Amino acid sequence: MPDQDRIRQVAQRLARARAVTVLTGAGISADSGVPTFRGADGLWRNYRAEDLASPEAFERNPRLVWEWYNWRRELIATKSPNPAHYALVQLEQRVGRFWLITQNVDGLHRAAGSQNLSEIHGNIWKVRCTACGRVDEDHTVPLALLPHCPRCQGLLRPHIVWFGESLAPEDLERSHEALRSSEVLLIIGTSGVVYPAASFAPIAKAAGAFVVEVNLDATPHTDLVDVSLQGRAKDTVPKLLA
Ligand code: BV8
Ligand code: ZN
Repeated sequence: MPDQDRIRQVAQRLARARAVTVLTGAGISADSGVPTFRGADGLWRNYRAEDLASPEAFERNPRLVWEWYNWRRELIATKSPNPAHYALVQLEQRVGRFWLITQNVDGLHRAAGSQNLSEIHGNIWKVRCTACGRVDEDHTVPLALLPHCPRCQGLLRPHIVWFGESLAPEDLERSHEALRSSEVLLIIGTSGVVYPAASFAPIAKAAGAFVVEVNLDATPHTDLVDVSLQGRAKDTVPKLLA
């Protein structure tokens, strides 16, 4: 079936759905100029995200990890949501029960106006004290290379879920609740390799959802989904609301 017909098929499903869940990854922000993790531009000084986004890396060299996050904060501070982010805000306003699960830490969904949102890997604009646990929003760019807590002087870390760290229980519960009760799951711009987010598509499928993927390439989800739309998020997602 040509792409236009499949896009129309998905748009009709979304138009009559009473409950929709969306899962996004770095691909939705690529069109805003934010580098993805595993694409050609996915490296920073030849480090991979898995090398730097871990408690071990932070323990071993907090300065290097903060350099990476400061580089990303400076870059993301200049980026804006794109038509795909805004189309999801529109979808949220149209659908009775809507939940957006994002793996992205760039804050662009919030900036676009998404409300029913779980940032399951955290947010790059939040910092957490490693001593007293206090979490604050901090948009200072760049942060002091080793930032300290205004309350107890403890070392601050990004309030982000690193590899080997568990997601917040309430984020997991809310995500599973949405995945089990949605008529449609829309997966946009994720390579589907990072768990537990990579298990969300099978969970929704098993619960009877109609699952749609928007990506430039095939992913581990592609064989499982009902419709796979190949294209850029900023071009394809707005068409699903037409
Ligand atoms: C956990 C914060 C329990 C960092 C991130 C072996 C097997 C299975 C699992 C594991 C294993 N070994 C370890 C694990 C667990 C591990 C994991 O899954 N590892 C993977 C690498 C195998 N997971 C964890 O550790 C998680 N925690 O499991 O807790 C536990 C507890 C203790 C001990 C063990 C387990 C925590 C995972 C969270 C890690 N933190 N982010 C930061 O951002 O600074 S993950 C990181 O990857 C980002 O958050 C990112 O969002 C996420 C996923 O990447 P994507 O978003 O998919 O981005 P990617 O670049 O990969 O792909 C982009 C896609 O977009 C591509 O498909 C591309 O084609 C597409 N695209 C590009 N441009 C466009 C586009 N699509 C459309 N339009 C475009 N224009
Ligand atoms: Zn503190």
